[in-house]
Amino acid sequence: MDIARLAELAEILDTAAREGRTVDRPTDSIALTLPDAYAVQRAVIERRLARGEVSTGVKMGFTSRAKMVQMGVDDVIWGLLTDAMRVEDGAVLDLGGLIHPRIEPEIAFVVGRPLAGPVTPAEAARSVAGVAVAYEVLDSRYEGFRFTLPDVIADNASAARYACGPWQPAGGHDLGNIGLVVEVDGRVVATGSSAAILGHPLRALAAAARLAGEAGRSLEPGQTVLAGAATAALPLPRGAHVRVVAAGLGRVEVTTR
Ligand code: 0L1
Ligand code: MG
Repeated sequence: MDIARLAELAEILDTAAREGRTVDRPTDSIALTLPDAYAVQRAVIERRLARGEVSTGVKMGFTSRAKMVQMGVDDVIWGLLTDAMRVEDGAVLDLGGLIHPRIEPEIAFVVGRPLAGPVTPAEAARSVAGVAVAYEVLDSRYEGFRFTLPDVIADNASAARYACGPWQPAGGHDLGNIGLVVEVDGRVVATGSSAAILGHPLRALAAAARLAGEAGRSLEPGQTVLAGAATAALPLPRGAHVRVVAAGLGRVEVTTR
């Protein structure tokens, strides 16, 4: 794809996210390869960094078998996180600028040592400085969350907001089957297990390292990796208090307005 077209798509998607409105899917009018789509994603983030946002890590998407099957894909994707997307644990989140937000319960890692390239989950574990329960707020810039794989990659994997609960030392937890509960206004609305995240969230971290290596980058100390969701994404209404609890890891909360 030529540079001008790439920059144009990045501008369209970036502006859509800033203005909280939907746009046409790129693949409705052009063929977009996966490398093209990642180039658009990178250009969207470069625009945000040029405005002063700071890179904070990555989010993994399509980490559950159910979502891969639904999309007809057999690999995970990633999106890039910045400080403008980060929400403090317990904060009030204004949904005003978002289109059709959804929330999902996740496991997050903070990187302690640089990590890149093909690694096993056990090798990935050695680079982890901390682990936390987290939530991600998704907000596709496409009508009805309908897209092809290149569309959603270009749209930064629907990334919008995220928060992490208190970081815990990585070593003391068996992360393979942690129960997660989502409560809205004190009522349990979804339950899941960290096993839904590629069978084990450390596999998602290893996949993030692989994608970083393929992009000629590495995951750097202090960066957050959202490993993926333990349940389907849930509609996130205004005026709600959402609490995500992970057995043994604690909780993370948000109030929306
Ligand atoms: O975080 C995710 O798994 C979602 C990736 C993007 C697809 C979507 O918007 O549901
Ligand atoms: Mg997610």
